Order: sequence, then C-alpha cells, then structure tokens
Amino acid sequence: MDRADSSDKKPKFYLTTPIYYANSRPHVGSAYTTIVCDVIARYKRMCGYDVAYLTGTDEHGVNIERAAEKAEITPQELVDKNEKIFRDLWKLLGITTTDFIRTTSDEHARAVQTLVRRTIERDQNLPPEKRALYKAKYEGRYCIYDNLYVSDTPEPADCPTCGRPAELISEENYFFKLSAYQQKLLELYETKPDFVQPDFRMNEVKSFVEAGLKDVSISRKTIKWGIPWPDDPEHVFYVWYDALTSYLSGIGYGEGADGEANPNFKKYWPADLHMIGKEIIRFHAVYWPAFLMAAGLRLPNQVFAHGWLLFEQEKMSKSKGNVAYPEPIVKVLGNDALRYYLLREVVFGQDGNFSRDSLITRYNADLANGLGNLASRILTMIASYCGSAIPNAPEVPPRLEELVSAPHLKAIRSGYDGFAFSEVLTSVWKLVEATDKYIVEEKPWSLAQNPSESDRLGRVLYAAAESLRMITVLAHPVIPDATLKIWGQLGQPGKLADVRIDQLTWGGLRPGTKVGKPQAVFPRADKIQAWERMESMEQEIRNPKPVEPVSSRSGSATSAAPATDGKITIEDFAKIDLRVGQVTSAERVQGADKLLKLVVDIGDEVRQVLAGIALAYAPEDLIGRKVVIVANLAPRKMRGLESNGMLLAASAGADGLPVLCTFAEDIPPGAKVK
Ligand code: ME8
Repeated sequence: MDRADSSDKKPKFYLTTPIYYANSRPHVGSAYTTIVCDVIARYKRMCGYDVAYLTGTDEHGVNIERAAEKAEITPQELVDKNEKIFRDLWKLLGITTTDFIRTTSDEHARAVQTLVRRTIERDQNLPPEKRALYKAKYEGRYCIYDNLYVSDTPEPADCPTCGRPAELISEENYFFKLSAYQQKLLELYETKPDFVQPDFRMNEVKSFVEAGLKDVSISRKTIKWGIPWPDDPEHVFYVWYDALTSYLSGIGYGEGADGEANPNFKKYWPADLHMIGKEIIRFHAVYWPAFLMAAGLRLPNQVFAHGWLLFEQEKMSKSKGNVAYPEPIVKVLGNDALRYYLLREVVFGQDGNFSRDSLITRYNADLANGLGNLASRILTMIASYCGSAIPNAPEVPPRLEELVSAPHLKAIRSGYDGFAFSEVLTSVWKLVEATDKYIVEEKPWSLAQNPSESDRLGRVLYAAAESLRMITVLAHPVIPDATLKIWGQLGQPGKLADVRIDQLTWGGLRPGTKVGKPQAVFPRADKIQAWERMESMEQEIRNPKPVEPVSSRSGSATSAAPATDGKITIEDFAKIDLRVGQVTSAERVQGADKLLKLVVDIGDEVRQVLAGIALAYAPEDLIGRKVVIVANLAPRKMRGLESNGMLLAASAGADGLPVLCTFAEDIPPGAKVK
C-alpha cells in the first residue's frame, strides 16, 4: 500500500515485523506477528499517523541452502518461490505493509556493506583492539535450524530452542566486539526503560547483559549463500547482521556515502517499533542496538517481544512441523475470523494456544451470533420500519451511555496503544452485547406495531445504528473486511480507514442517511463441516498433488497411474461421510432372503437404507440399535427400492455372516465417525 503523501505534516510511525526465513511457507505463527503489526499500522493511521510498515523475507543462511538441496532446486529458486507465497498470504490477510524487503536484493546487499564500511571508517583512527570489527578464529556450536549460536566452545551441545544437537563450527571469522558495548547498553536500558517491552522481558535482557557479553562472529567462510564482506569476498555475512540490517534497507538505507541519502530513510528512521517473537529478543535488544551504535546510527524506539502461539502444547514451528496454515482458515471463515481470533484469544505478550475448535467456536459466538447478527438486525429493522433511512433522534440511551462515553473510548485507545488487544476487543464487544440487550429490551418490532410509539422507535433504532457505527470504527483495525461492509451498509461516506478513531464521539450518524441492503457479514459456520474443510485444505498444502505429466493430461495410453501401494490419502478418507445412525424401523424385503429395509435416523435426517444382513439379524432386534452409516454414498436401487446410504459391518466367522459395527458408549444419532 502507498504511504501517506510525504508532503503532509502527519507525525510518522515506522514499524516492522521480523524478516521471515524463506526456507518454507508461512504458518499461523508467522502470520500472527504480521497481523498484529497490521492492526497497529491501521490503528496508527486512524490516529493520524503517516505509517511505514515493513515486512520481508530472510533469504540467506544454511537452512535455506539445505532446504533448496532437499528440494533439488537452487537457493535462489527456493526463495523466489517462497517469497511469492509470503506475499500472496499477506495479500489474502489484508496486510497493509508499505515496504517489503528481500535480503537477496541488491539494495539490501548494498545497505549491509555500507553499514559495515561506515563502522570500519568510524574506527579507523582507533588502535585495533578498540575497533568494533576484527578478524579472529571462531570455534563453537551452532544450530542451523534456528540459526543460533548454542555455545562458544567446541564441546557437543543441544540447541535450547529445538533440542537438536548443534553443529561444530571452526573457521576464521569477522567478529563484532559486543563485549565493549555492555556499559552503553545498560545505560540505554536505564535511560529508556521501555526500549524493551513487556517489562519482564526488559529484566531478562538486562540480566543477560549484566552477566557480561561475548564478542559475536558476524561472517562465515564455509557458507556461500550470503552477502560478500566488502573487499574480502571469501567471507559472507552471517545471518543476523545481514537480517537485522533489513530494517534499514527496507526503507532506503544504503544510498550516498553515509548510506542515509534516501529521503524515505531520513523520514522514517529510527523505527518506532520492532515487533518480534520472544525467541529473537537478544538479537534485537542487545546485538541490534550495539551494531547501530558502532555505525553511529540512531536507535529504534522500542522492541516488543510477544509470546508464542502453541499448537498441540508446543511452539508452533516449522522445524517441529506442528503448524497450522492460515490459508484454509481464511478460505473457510474469512480473513477477519483469523485476525479476530488471534487478537481476542491470546493475551498479547504471553504464550497462547491455537486450536481450530476454539477458532470456530469464537467465530460463531462473537462474530456470527455477535456482531454479524447485530448488524443485520439493525439494518433490517431500519429498512422495514424507517424506509431505509436513519431516524432523527441522536440522543444516547442510558443503557449505552457508559460504553460510548469519552473515558471508555479513551480506555479502548489506550488498550490499542499498549497492545492490549484482547482487552480492546472485550471492551468493544461489551458494546456489541449492550446494544443487543438494548434492542431486546426495547422491542422495536412491537413499537413498530403502534403508530403512537414512532418517536420511541426512531430513538431506539438511531441509538442502535449509531452504536453499530462506533463499533465499526473501533473494530476496524482488527476486522477490516466486515467493518468495511457494515460501513457501506450504514451508508457512511468516505473511507473507513481515514476515520479518526481518536476523534470518535456519539452522534456522527446523520439522520436521513439511506442505509444499504442488509447482507450477512459473518455467516454461521457448521463446526464439523468447517473443521473438515480446513483439514482437507491443510492436507493439500502439506501433500500437494503431483503435477500431472503432460502425456497423461493428453490422454496418452502409455501413461501410468501414480503408484499408491493400495493406500489412500487422508483427503480420500475425508471424502467419506460416516455417521452414527439409529434404526427406527426394520422389515424384510419380499423375495430377497438377505435384504432388510431399514429406516435410520442420522440426526438431521431420516434415511431408508437397504442392508444385506437378514441372515444374521431379525428385524425386530434391530429397532433402536446404533449403527455406522456411510451417509454420502450415491443412492442406489435394489429390488426396485431406493437405498440411501450403507451400513458398516464386519464379515465374521467361517460362514462370513455380517456383524454390524456399533458402539459400547451411548452416542447420539448424527455424530461423525472419523
Ligand atoms: O527468526 N508464535 O525468522 P522466522 C508466535 N529470520 N510467533 C511466531 C511463531 C509462533 N509459534 N512462530 C514464528 C527469524 N513466529 C529471522 C528473523 S529479523 C531481522 C530475522 C513469528 O521465520 C515471530 O515473530 O523464524 C518470530 O519471532 C518470527 O515469526 C520468527 O520468524
């Protein structure tokens, strides 16, 4: 998206996500930080800021080389492919970044080399032992999966993040003299206590620095896939110096002798906020300010380290493979559902669980039955009772007074300012609930029957619609798509994204405004169906179908079917709709020894099913019995009768008589069998 017109006088706000590794596709964890930053970016714009929002892809390092090797493609091909997936996902999620940086781009390489040159030049009159950069032998243990120095000694060690054995590294490297920055860093934390947030993370960082800092290696000789060291191309930059510099290169650093010539860089640097996950806090709160101090550049204002999304009790992480992907969620429930869920469910800053079950439950409770239902009720009533025009009665009813008061609105903004997203949404949803209750209490449908109550009807519907307008503005940063639709349905002029959230007051809805046709913004989701659709799309992402060879597409007789070893995929299995049924009647089919005609209740429907079980079961013994039925089998005719489903049975014993599948526990008809 475009930045605000740079000639205007808006204050600037520059925020960044981590630059994600392009060794694989993004998952819900990577999307989390990007969504959070998008909410902040949208909120800041609605407070009148000119926002620069940077994300990007970290495309160097051993893990990229290895992933490419495994996929039998070049590292460049791999990162090109994955970078596109990242970009496509950000588009799907409605992310409003202004800048995207790839660490394999020429601008980025130039920026990294400029930063190092600048550091070397600043130190050229110092004795070698005082310089920030020097060359020496490095030996240590390093985790290639998490790109983490695990220990600075050659003894075997396991990675604290993923638990795998770290690899031994022994070579000549360029070092950064981090040990010389201990005092300066402690002063920074002292003078700027919110440089690291939340506070408890600041304490961790301080303790780490107080314990003493070791110099860090910032180049590699063994790795080829990286940016060459200026005037010493045998060395390439080690990922963190390279990756962190993307916060500069992403907004134009690297032009001119000092690197600062680009007007965009002049305008937006220093960053106001680096949003990251807690596992990379040291790189951002210790290394990064030291690298910048050594180069004489201004420091970012704040590093915020949030907690992890856990999936199946562990950090959702591509190296562990326990990931959920955002695309299926967006395709089944919409973009807002994922955004709302992540911000509402997790107390920002702490770890939080991700589960598809709670996602769908929240979607139905808060979005479909909550806001969506409220919007459609209000708009439908205005259409039916007020000729689609907002009535003329702009006063605040006592029921809503507190929730739309200036202090409450200020508390919501403070929540956004302090990244307390769950609290923000709880407060906004209090207004959703109160407005709903207000409608239930006032019963506009009864008022509409009585012409003498038309003033009161107008007051109630004005208040409900105005409250809806305020909710729409307040929730827009989190659920941009639905709020935009409601905004349009409320007949509101101008762009919702341009509305000043910090100037929101009661009474902005103009009486007489024509409202649009009510349309469902959050259709209710059937839990089982939604879950299964997501699951099957996930499987497609995990096991993409092999591209059919051209010869088979053109129908060549020589093309062979892919070998399956007689196995089916989980997607094949997911196609079978197995349900618990209860037999409500059973009778023999005349002229057929083996066939019974059954009527089976499968929860939302009653089916006639013909089953070849008459030799094993007497009809009267089957009444009330729980069975398993294939519910999505195409109907078939037998002996002129339609059979709509099939019972599952084992073929048992020497005579092969069928034994019906059943349950020891009491299960309601309609339950899915998986
Ligand atoms: O670390 N829960 O890239 P990365 C919450 N390239 N957030 C998560 C998460 C989870 N389960 N999993 C990932 C890198 N994240 C480096 C960064 S920055 C100059 C270089 C988010 O692809 C979170 O923001 O491993 C975390 O810090 C980031 O993705 C790690 O992304």
